[in-house]
Amino acid sequence: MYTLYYSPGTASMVVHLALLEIGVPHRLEKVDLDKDAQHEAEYLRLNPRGQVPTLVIDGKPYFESAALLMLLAERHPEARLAPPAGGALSADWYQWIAFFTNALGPTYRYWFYPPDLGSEEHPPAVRDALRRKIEESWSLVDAHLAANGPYMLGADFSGVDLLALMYMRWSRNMPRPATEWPALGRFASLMRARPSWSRLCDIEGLTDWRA
Ligand SMILES: N[C@@H](CCC(=O)N[C@@H](CS)C(=O)NCC(=O)O)C(=O)O
Repeated sequence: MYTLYYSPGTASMVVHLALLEIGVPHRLEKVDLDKDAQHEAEYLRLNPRGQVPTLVIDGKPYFESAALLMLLAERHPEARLAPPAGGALSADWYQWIAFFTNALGPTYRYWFYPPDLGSEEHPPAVRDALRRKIEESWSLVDAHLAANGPYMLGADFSGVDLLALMYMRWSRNMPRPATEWPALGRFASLMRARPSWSRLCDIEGLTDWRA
C-alpha cells in the first residue's frame, strides 16, 4: 500500500500523477506547507529534509520525486511509465530524468526559495541568472521535442513526460512561461488532455493552468 504525503502543485505532483496513471490504490496525506507542517517532528521522522513528497511504501518512507517516479515505474511495469530496461530508449529515460531533476530542479528550488541562498528576496542579478538558466533549459527541451517529439521519449508517452509537465507548470507565472516555446506548448496541450491531469487538478484543487 502506498501513502503519498503531498502538497498541491508542488514536487509531489509527479508522484501523484504516476500513481494515477498506474491506477494503483493509494492514500493521500496533505502536508500544509503554509503552516510549516513539513517541519513538525512527526513529519521529519518520515522525511528528515522537511520537504514533500514522501512516499510511504509498505510502512517505509522514501523521498525525492524523481527517484519515486523511477521506483513506481519499476514496480508497475504494466503501466509502461519507463521503457523496457536495457532497450533502445533506456538511455533517453535516464538522461532526461537526470536532466530535469539535476539541472532544472535545483534552479527552480533557488528561484522559489531565496532563503536557500541566504536572502529573503533575490538581488536582481541573481533572479536574472536563475531565470536565464530556467529559460535555457526550456530552450533545450523545446528543441528536443521539436526534433524528436511529441513526447520526451519520442512517439510514446512515458513517466518523464509527467516530470516535464510538473516543471512546466511551475513556470506559469514567470516572465516567460514554458508554454511560450512552440513545441513545449504543443506538449503541454497533449499532456493536459490526459485523464490523470484533470483528475490530479480535481483532487489537489488546482484551478489555474488546467488546460
Ligand atoms: N528534490 C526534491 C525537492 C523537494 C522540494 O523542494 N519540495 C518543496 C515543494 S516543491 C518543499 O517541500 N518545500 C517546503 C520547504 O522546503 O520547506 C524533490 O524533487 O523531491
